[in-house]
Amino acid sequence: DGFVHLEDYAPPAWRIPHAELAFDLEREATVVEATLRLEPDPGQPGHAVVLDGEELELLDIEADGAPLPADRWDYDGRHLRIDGFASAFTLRTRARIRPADNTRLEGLYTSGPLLLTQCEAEGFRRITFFADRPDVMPTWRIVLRADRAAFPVLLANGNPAGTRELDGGRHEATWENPHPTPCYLFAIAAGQLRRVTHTLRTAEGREVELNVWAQGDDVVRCHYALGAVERALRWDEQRFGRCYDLEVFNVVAAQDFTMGAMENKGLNIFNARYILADEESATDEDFLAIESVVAHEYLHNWSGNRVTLRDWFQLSLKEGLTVFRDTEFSADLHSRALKRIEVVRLLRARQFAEDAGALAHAVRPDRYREISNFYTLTIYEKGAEVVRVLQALVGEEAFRAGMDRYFADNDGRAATIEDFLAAHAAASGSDLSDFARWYAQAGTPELWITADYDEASGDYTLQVDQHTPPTPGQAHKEALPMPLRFVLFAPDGGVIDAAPETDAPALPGGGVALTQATHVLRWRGLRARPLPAFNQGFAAPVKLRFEYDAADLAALARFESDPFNRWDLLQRLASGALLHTLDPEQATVALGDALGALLDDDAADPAFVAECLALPDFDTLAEACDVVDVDELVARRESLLDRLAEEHVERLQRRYESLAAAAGDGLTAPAMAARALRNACLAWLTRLDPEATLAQAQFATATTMTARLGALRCLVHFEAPGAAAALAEFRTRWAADPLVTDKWIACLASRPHPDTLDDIGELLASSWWLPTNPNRVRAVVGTFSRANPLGFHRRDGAGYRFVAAQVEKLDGINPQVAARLLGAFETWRKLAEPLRHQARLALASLQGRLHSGDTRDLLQRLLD
Ligand code: B3K
Ligand code: ZN
Repeated sequence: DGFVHLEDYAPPAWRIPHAELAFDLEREATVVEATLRLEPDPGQPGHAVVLDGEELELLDIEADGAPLPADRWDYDGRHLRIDGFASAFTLRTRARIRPADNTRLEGLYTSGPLLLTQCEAEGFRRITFFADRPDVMPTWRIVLRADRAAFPVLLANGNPAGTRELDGGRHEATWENPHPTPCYLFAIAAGQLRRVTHTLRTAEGREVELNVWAQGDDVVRCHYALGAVERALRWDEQRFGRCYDLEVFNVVAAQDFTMGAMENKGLNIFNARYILADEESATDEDFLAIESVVAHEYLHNWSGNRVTLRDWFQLSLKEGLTVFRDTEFSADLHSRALKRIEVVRLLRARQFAEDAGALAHAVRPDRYREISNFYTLTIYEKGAEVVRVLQALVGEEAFRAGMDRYFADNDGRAATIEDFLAAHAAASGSDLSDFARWYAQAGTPELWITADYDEASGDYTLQVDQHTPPTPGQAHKEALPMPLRFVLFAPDGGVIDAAPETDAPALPGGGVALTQATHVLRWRGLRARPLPAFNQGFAAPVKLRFEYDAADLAALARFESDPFNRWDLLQRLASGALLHTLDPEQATVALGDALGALLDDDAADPAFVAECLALPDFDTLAEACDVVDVDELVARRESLLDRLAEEHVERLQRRYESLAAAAGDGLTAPAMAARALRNACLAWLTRLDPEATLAQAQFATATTMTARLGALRCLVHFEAPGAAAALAEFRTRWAADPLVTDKWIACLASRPHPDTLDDIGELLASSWWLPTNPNRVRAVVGTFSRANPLGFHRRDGAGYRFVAAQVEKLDGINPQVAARLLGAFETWRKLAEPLRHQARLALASLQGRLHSGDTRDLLQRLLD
């Protein structure tokens, strides 16, 4: 059926304890010589050797130093099969590959003048013949030979092990990676790279050279990323007791890169957008994203590399865990509440939608056709939330002990989620067998909570019912163990301290553990009906259902001192007003009052106030609807924004002005916070001012990209008279910088108007369109389909047809990028007519026209 199934896992019949690769690097044709030590698994004798290999031109094949006769091997373009060996031997192959023709950017490819690799998940088979699976983990010796002038820098995994000059202007560099490492973590980078560098000593006393490499003048924009590497390294030492384990840690910035970045052992390769930054060209958001992605990849050195995966079904074992670790890193270094807000926004807008749509899958899926389609919000973000739930259930101390145990027991191994849970069960003494359901069960759990107050006795009960809706292929769901945090407020806002009577076990950090589908919590003799609040800090990734009215939520927002919880309550108020789950007028008034009070509160963190001004976005609102009427939803949101802006115009002006000085240059938290709130105020004020005078002035005088782009967005999105001039100026000034060019393009592609499709048509006919560059494709098509509801969901279906046509074209260039774009259709079945019909037509038009496994898999799942 084309699926790989989790239950079919079998360990490799042949192991590869050591691999030596020699590359003769050239852009057009590179020759790869692989010398592999192959050893049969004594437990599974009698298997032929089967190696993966794709688009390889096999030149030579030898075993133990002698040519292998033609009747002993067969290569069908996908697998190299070798027969007749029963004991260990050494295989040597030579194959030719064509980097310059590799538009898929998987395997060895060119990016401008550079030669780079991307192997995860299954790209190594496009470099040489190998057992391309994560549970085959050799140590490595890698020799790179190339023309010295074109490729002065030659990098690979591990430690440098010598260089030498060769004839004909060529040179050679050797690298040794002593750690058992699967081939998906293999990497090389070659070319005219320059670096920023810093040497430090790890807590274990190892001297390590940290380098961040980029092309030409870009190197001056690598300092921030270098600092982030050091911060991540120190944080992992302090927080998890994990030290770095090689002599060098290299990071390379690439303009052409399909994903965000890649954690190759000792040689991380990054999309340039997550490395290059200075205040002129990068926004504050960019800086924070760079720091968190740099940390994410660095932290993989333990969660992913030292302990790797048995098979790709375990993907979240490294990705969910590493997202958990990188969000903790960001929370420790900056504001924990703001980081939590960012994560919860992403979950609600995107992961919940994924979990409820056609592509829903468990954190550990049990089958896949194409693993590249499983680098998802569910594997990453929900996977991280599941780790957070585990930490809440066992307590922070036991969790840390469990992590130590996990790393100790599995170092150098290819592990499973069972290994992870076993380490935590042992360290905490808890039974985690029910907890494992979090990994197997798709869908977002719902907690339905009902309250009953008996006036006579003062008894108050809360009944908590857990329910997870069915998802494709999973009709029946079981209850998941999770924390339930709650607070009862008395009518005067005082906290009622009494613990409830309940069969749900108490938790180390407060609240109870829900272990069954239903629990009851009972308080006796309360003087008045209390007002409950739940799921503080979003401790469980669930949808909470409780009958509040607008006044309840407004009161809770006043009682609540924790910023995350206050933000969450205001989001609920706004959603209720927009989705009419609350009385819209009451909710709007209450929200207006709360925002007014926040804008008046000069003691509140301006970054937090800015988060509260950012109402739930279209995706979040749509996710909460059973049927999505796009135009109606957008119109309601716009009119709420208009009304709130009008109500608070003076407050907005005052905050905008009063923060001017604080918002100057510099990456300090107060300056970034001031810029965030100023941009939020500017957006609200611009909607009231057709001439957009403030935005024009901010654009003209901006000294940071944050201020400049904030103003440009206002001008373009509100179609101010100055928009065209500002766009033209911005475009010219940054024409040579692809990353900044992506910013004005994304700004254009997200203009909330059905006509935006015409602008995009012009863009695609211009020299700005670079279909081989993933960042550019995302800036144009990704932004349009994911951040422009009025454009993408045009009533005539033109937005859908445009995206479908691009998917077809890009499928022949970079299938992973094409497949990603198809994801914009994941909730098409919820669209109100005529959109649902139009979406179906656009998808159906692709049937039989897609060629890659990536896009065909997604299309089929979308239409099934
Ligand atoms: N592990 C890589 C993602 C690779 C994606 C391959 N299609 C980046 C990361 O999550 O750190
Ligand atoms: Zn990762």
